[in-house]
Amino acid sequence: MKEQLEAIRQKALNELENAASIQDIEAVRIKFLGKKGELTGILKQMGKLSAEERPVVGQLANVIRSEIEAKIEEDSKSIAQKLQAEKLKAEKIDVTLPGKAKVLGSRHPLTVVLDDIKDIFIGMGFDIVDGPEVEKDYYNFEALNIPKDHPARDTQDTFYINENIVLRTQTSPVQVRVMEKQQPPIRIISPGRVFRSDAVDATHSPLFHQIEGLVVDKGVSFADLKGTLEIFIKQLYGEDSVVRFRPHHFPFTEPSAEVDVQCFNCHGAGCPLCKGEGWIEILGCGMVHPKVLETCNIDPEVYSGFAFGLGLERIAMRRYNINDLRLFFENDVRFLKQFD
Ligand code: 2NM
Repeated sequence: MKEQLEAIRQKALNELENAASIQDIEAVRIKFLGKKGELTGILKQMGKLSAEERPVVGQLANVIRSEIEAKIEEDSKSIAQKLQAEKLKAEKIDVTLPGKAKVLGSRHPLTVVLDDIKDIFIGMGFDIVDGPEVEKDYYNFEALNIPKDHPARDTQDTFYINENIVLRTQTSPVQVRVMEKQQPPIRIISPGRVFRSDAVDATHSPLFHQIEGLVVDKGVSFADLKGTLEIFIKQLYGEDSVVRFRPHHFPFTEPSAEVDVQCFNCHGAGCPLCKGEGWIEILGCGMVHPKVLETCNIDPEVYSGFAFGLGLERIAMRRYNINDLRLFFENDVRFLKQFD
């Protein structure tokens, strides 16, 4: 048995000598020291030995086991060290290399103007509300007192999904939805995308952006409309802006008006910016038609309100001297990075 043990020692140490990886070493450990290993096999046969031989062989077996274990330990360590060294070499990082600069984007010019306008109305206590872009004919037209034969309803001007569903042509349906749900006081603006069946050119796009506003409460008058919109325009264009109200017609307001600001370029003399007019049209507005209030279950005998609407693209085009609407939607980075 002693000879067998000696042979195992030689074989095991030999095989460890040739082991090139952690896996090789583990295979040797299992082969000799494992539950079914060769050394374990010998120990299981110890019962056959005489009482004198047993301790001698047992001790030798333990010495050999310790020796193999020590060699395994030693080889594992050196292989692990070798692997670590290789890894460190392969993954070496040169911390002195220049860093990669993060390229920060910028806000879209329409977003810049929208954020400014939102800030002004938030400052006056308005809430910002949005709603569906695919809208019922009822909310887009019917509830707004836009009659069946009104040109805006023509399929030439409006995108119809079916007979009752359209792409909203204005954001007023959002306000109808608010009035339907909520009794006054109401003070909201509703910015968003609107859609009209127009061919694309420098001044037309089937998609553009609107901001509409609505105030409904007891005792709201045309004076409140004038005061609020004048404050808005002065905050947007400067305290010295000159504002003018012109009579107009909208089906959903009565009376209605359009609001101009005196050209900030020529101060009314007439120039290319205002196309010789001396005035620049900013928005449309009016006192909410009693029929519209009634349709939304707001009693026009108790409450009154004013509303207004403006186009975002036109404001941004004038502010940044942009001459082609298409630039807003092409998303050419050379254009976009010029703003804010
Ligand atoms: C405009 C001009 C005038 C308007 C009316 C309403 C509502 F829902 F209250 F009836 N919302 N927006 C309105 C009034 C919009 O855009 C040029």
